[in-house]
Amino acid sequence: MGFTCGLVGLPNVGKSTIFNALTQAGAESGNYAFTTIDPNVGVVDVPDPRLDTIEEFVAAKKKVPTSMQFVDIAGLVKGASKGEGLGNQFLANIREVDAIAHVVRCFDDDNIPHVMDRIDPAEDVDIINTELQICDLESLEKRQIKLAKLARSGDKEAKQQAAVIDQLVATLSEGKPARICQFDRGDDQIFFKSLNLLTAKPVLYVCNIQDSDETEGAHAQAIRSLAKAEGAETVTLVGKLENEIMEITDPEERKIFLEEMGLEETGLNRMIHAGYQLLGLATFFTVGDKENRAWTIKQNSKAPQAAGKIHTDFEKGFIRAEVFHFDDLVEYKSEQAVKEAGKMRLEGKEYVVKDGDILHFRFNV
Ligand SMILES: Nc1nc2c(ncn2[C@@H]2O[C@H](COP(=O)(O)OP(=O)(O)OP(=O)(O)O)[C@@H](O)[C@H]2O)c(=O)[nH]1
Ligand SMILES: [Mg+2]
Repeated sequence: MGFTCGLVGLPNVGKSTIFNALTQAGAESGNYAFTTIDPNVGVVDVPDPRLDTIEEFVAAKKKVPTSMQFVDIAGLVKGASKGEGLGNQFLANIREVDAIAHVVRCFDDDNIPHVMDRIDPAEDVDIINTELQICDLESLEKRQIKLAKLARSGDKEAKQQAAVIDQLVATLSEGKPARICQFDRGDDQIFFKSLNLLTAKPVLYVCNIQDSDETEGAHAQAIRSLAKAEGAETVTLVGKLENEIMEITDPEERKIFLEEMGLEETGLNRMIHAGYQLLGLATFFTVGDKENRAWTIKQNSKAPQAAGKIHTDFEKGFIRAEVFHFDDLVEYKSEQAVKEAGKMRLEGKEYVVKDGDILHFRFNV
């Protein structure tokens, strides 16, 4: 399945609460630090109103949304990179994910203890980011020593890689994340990726705020501006409320509840969409007969790769794809009309699939 977003943050900030709202998995959440030890993994449907629209124009027995994975990881504390609070184990859990949703406590509640006994979201973020940086620095410094030896003996590749490491070490030593480093050479980019650094993973800040009226309260604002400086996105939500919303199983009732709260979309949906973007994903659709279905690919994937999502045989035996866009369907209101308007194209192996494309594959088995 692959695309995984990890919930990361200090203990007791609401990670499991948000995870439960996302997945209805009923993971343990408690009013004390380190409630979570082993990561909780859950698959989450990606809400996509386009599937409802498609249903109006193309009949099918059912509709199937696409999904992504969230992992609820144990809280990190200061000193995690030195093993504090099982830090090494938890950092290893973070290494497994493709992107990080950094959950920050922006709510005041005297009943919920904070591990540092104060509410200071920007400082909280700094503690976590520092631990990730130290962890990366330590692994890079080990590599640096080995590579320096090889480079001195004249190994060209080692020399090049040592230069990459040096740049990363310099950046991290300034307290900055590895993800801001740019490398021009393809080989350097591949090497950088292979290091799988924690601070190279894309980050989204999730502010767990007091209540929905406080969208831009001072705490959330502090995080928003810090995120902006890093080029990262911020989502604000009320973890506790999101859970209550998700407990309403009837979609109509839920809608009424949201309207009463003055909310257009749940914070959770905004978070899922932001996570999906963060992972660099795009959605294409297959329609008709059995199901109207959304599928996930990496942005800029080509048609055969998209076909491979449905079945490996589709990729191996790929001949062509019939392609039109969701917007064409909305404009012409039926597949037949799209065809008659000349908007249905035949594309080959090199076609780069766009978000919102509707595809029919032709293949040989
Ligand atoms: N007031 C308030 N309390 C919340 C909110 N979200 C979570 N909590 C409470 O905060 C406590 C900790 O929540 P968890 O979801 O277990 O926190 P966690 O980050 O998973 O904690 P660890 O697993 O220990 O790292 C629980 O008592 C929650 O009910 C919120 O939005 N507002
Ligand atoms: Mg937890």
